[in-house]
This record gives sequence, structure tokens and C-alpha cells, in this order.
Amino acid sequence: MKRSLLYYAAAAAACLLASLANAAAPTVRNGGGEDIILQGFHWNSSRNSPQKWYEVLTRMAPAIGQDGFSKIWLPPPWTDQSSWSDPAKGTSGGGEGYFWHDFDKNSQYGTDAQLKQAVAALTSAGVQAVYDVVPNHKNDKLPATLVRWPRGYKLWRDDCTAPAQCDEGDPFMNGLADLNTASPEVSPRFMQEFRNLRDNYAAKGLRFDFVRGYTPERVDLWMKDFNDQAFCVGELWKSPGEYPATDWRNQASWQDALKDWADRSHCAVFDFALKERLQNGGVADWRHGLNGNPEAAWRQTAVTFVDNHDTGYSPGQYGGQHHWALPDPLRNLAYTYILLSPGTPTVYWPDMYDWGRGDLIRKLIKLRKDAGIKADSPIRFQAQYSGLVAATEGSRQQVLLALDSDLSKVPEGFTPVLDADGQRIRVWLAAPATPGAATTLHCDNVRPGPGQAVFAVGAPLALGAWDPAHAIALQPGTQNRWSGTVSLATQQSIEWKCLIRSLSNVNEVYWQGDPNNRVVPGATAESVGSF
Ligand code: 7SA
Ligand code: CA
Repeated sequence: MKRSLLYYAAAAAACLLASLANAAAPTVRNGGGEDIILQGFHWNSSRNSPQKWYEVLTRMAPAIGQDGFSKIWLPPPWTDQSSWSDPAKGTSGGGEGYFWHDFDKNSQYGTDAQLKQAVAALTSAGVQAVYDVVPNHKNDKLPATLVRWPRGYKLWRDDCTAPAQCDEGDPFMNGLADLNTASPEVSPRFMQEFRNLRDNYAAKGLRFDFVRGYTPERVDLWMKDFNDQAFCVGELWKSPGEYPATDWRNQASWQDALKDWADRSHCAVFDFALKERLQNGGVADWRHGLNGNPEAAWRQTAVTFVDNHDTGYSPGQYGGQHHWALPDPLRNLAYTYILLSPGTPTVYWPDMYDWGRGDLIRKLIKLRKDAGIKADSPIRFQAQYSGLVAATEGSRQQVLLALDSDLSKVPEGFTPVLDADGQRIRVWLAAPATPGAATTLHCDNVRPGPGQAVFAVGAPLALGAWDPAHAIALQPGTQNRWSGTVSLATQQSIEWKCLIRSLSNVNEVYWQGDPNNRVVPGATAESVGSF
């Protein structure tokens, strides 16, 4: 049968649409990778007085926009009239939104009308609203009108003979407040409320609380209904040791568990792998966050932060919760790192507007935006230096940062742009680097003495910028040849030399004679120098 021309045109159009749809379907709903997020509250914001918190947000909206934030993470909008006290710790609280009992938006943060006013002011300042939502549990002790789930019919976790039948994840505390998110009554009711936030409260994204308490697939289902392209981020705060011994994640890294959740939910995820390194590692170990992963597909899922309303201090009552606070001397370094590296950075309200770090953070936000740093930007760490030395490839500029580092020489072409905290923070800019190529360097005819070894030193940062103390160590081969492979920027001629250097004294150095060795990385895969 002869097919009409129309048939083939229609088929081609269908293919094109399918490919466009595919292209449009996000691998991860991270907002496009250029966001800078402000956490728009702290632990005591619901107790703010005399102004209600939503009034503070309305007043601050223009400044928040001018400071360069593209999104604001708002507290849970649902009414929470709970109150609790912990005599052992001498603390009390409630009303922060995480033990809500109804979808009513008149909360401790302000009235429904004040919420709409705040979001309107933020939207006109160019700041999109991301709402914190808490589907894992609700306070069933208080009467509700908009959400009525009577006990029974497997709507609650504790409604089942085997609670696991009515819960897709962990319980919050003893689980008595946990909802059965898989129930055909519960899941659609949340979809309806998320659409309400989208249509009537300008919700452009959602922050999912306590995602350990339900499945990532549930979050994906809700996001497909809310807006398949919109930003979402999950709070998966669960150390490997908290998974059952039989669960693969018990033996995996924080990064692996976070990436698994992001892959299954197609949402971004707070970078608790970085937070764990900030807390327990040295500055050099900060490279091991999800945002510093060698793969762009991993980096782009990370939403980085220094502290939040749980981990950090908060102005006011008891100083907030401070479960896992980063000590003050490291905070400016940590903000420099997250704002000048991949992932989507989040700034904690008090650091910006209460504790005087705003000027530095504004400078860092401007540097990030001018350089064109995005969630999936490449980043190269130079481990031969102390502290953290990293070069982030923005689309417009290369940003070199040195934190608590002994880096002393920088290559030509790098312009210093920031020097803070008594030289603990240094930042340079350079033209975008060309892609790197693995290049093997050989040094021939070398006879290092006892306690000596052979190194390669040269103009690029990766070869120590001609500083013997940060040259690259080579490995011994055969016939007095020592070799090493390093990634070097292509499309340019690079000069380098062989060195014999004492292992115990970086100043005891024997240089290869002139001329310098030359190589054009990418054009040739190796280069030989000889003593
Ligand atoms: O310890 C910190 C870290 O140290 C590091 O060295 C460790 C880390 O692993 C380690 O390497 O992190 C651990 O500790 C974290 C903090 O507890 C854990 C983390 O998994 C664990 O590894 O994080 C969990 O707790 C956070 C607060 C959660 C995380 O998702 C979760 O993983 N954060 C979010 C969740 C909630 C709850 O929605 C919010 O909690 C956070 O703001 C939000 O960001 O059920 C009825 C009921 C009974 O079950 C109880 O017995 C009864 O007492 C009700 C009553 N519970 C009350 C609580 O006792 C009271 O504290 C409840 C109604 O109100 C309060 O609960 C607060 C909670 O304290 C507060 O943090 C809740 C509701 O108001 O709001 C907040
Ligand atoms: Ca649960």
C-alpha cells in the first residue's frame, strides 16, 4: 500500500514531539541548576513578635530579591497548634508547622492573607516560593475541618495489624502520628493540597520533609501531578548506620543513599553527605560532598547547605535546636565553598540577616552568578595542596578558591577577587579553562638518592604553578624512568620540568636543566623530560 506524504509527515512530527517530550522530562527536578535558595525561616520564626513572620517576609522581600536569591524555602504553611516540652532537656516548642493538624493556612507564622501578601511581594521581587510540606505525619489530637481522616480504614500507620502494611517508610518518633501515605484516601488528598498551593499560593516548588518516612516513588507521583518540571528537594537525613543491617545502604556512603533517593523521586536532595564532611572532616575533606562528585549527574542533584533550622542555632528561645551546628570559625569558609561550587546552594536566614555574614554572602552570590556557576558545573580539586583548593568551571569564568590552604603561587591569568577571614579565604578568577586531557609525564635518566623522589612541576595549577613544594609526585618505572599521569588543559602549550626533591624537606630540590619541557595536552598524550 502506497503511504501518503501526509503519513510520513505525521510520523516525523510524532517522533519530534516524543524526542522533545523526552528532552523536557527532567532527569532531576532541580529547577534548572541556576537557583540560589534562601531558607526563609529559622526554628523560632513562628514565635516572632511583635511582627508575625509573614509580615517580616513581606517587608524583606525587595532586599531578598536584590541579594540575588531566586527561590525562598518557606516553612510548612499548615496550621500547627501543638506544644510540647522536654523536661529532661529543659526545652519546649510546637507551632513550627511540623506537627500540623489541618491545611488551614492561618498559622503561628501569620494569617492566610499575610501569607498571600508575603508571597506576592516575594514573587514581584523575582523570588519564587518553595513550600515545606510534611506528608509523613499529622497531629491527630486537634480538630480539623479541611483534613478529616478518622482512625480506621488503614489511613494511619498504627491502624494495621502489621504497621508496616500502613507505612511506606520510617515512623516519626513512635509512629502514632504517621499517616499511611499509600492509602487511596491519603495520597490523593495531598495531591489536591499541593495543587492548591500551586494555584492559590504561587507554589513554584516543594521541600519534602522527613522523606525517610515514605517512598521516593510517592514523591515522584505527587510531583507529576503538581508540576512535572517544578523544583523539588527531599530532606533525607539518615546516616548509613540507621538503615537495617540487611539494607545495602547500611554499607554504602551517604552520597550513594542520597543519589538513590534522587534517582527514584527525580527530585533534588539536601546534601547531607557534604554536611557530614563539614561536621566531621577537615576542610580538605569537603570535596567528598555529593556536590563535588566527579559525575555531573550526581552533582546536579545536590542542594547544599551549611546549617538549617534543625542542625543550626536560631535567634531566640534556647538558641533553636542546634542538633549539628557548624562551628563559627568555619562558617564563612563553608559559605564560600557552597556558593562557588556545584550543586544548588541554600543560605540559612540568620547567617544572612541576623549574624552579619550578609556582606560576604552577597559578594559570593555575585561571583557565582557572574561566573555562570551551575548545579552541574565541573569542579577540579588540587589535592597536592593543604586545605581545599578547587577550580569550578563556570560557563563564563573559572573560579579558583583556596580555603585554609598553603597555596602560594597561582598560574598566570588568575586575578585575585576575594581575600577574607585573614587569608583563610582566597578566590581568583580566570578565563574558562579548556577541557582537560590525561597527559603522561616521564622523567628519564633520574637517580634520586635515599629519602628523595622524582616530581613534575610546571606552569599549570595541576603542576604546582612552578612551586616545587606542590609539584606532582611521579612513580618509578624501569631504566631510571619515573612517570605520572595528570589532567591538563588542552589547546595550549604547557611548560614543565623534572625535579628531584627530598621527601622530608621541600626546599631540598634539584632541577632538570633548561630548556623547559613542552607539551600540548590533547595533541600528544605524553611528554618526556630528562636530567
Ligand atoms: O544528632 C544529630 C546528628 O549527629 C550526627 O553526629 C545525627 C547524625 O546521624 C550524626 O551523624 O542525626 C540524627 O539526628 C537527627 C535529628 O534528630 C535525625 C537524623 O535522622 C539522625 O541521623 O533527623 C531526624 O529528625 C529531624 C528533626 C527531622 C529529620 O527528617 C529526621 O531524619 N527533620 C525534619 C522532621 C521534623 C518532623 O516533621 C521536624 O522536627 C524537623 O524540623 C524537620 O526538618 O507521634 C506522636 C508523638 C510521639 O511519637 C512522641 O513520643 C511525642 O513526644 C508526638 C510527640 N513528639 C514530639 C517531639 O517529642 C518533639 O520533639 C513532637 C510532636 O514535637 C516535637 O518534635 C519536633 C522535632 O523535635 C523538631 O525537630 C517536630 C514537631 O514539632 O518538629 C521538628
Ligand atoms: Ca512514615
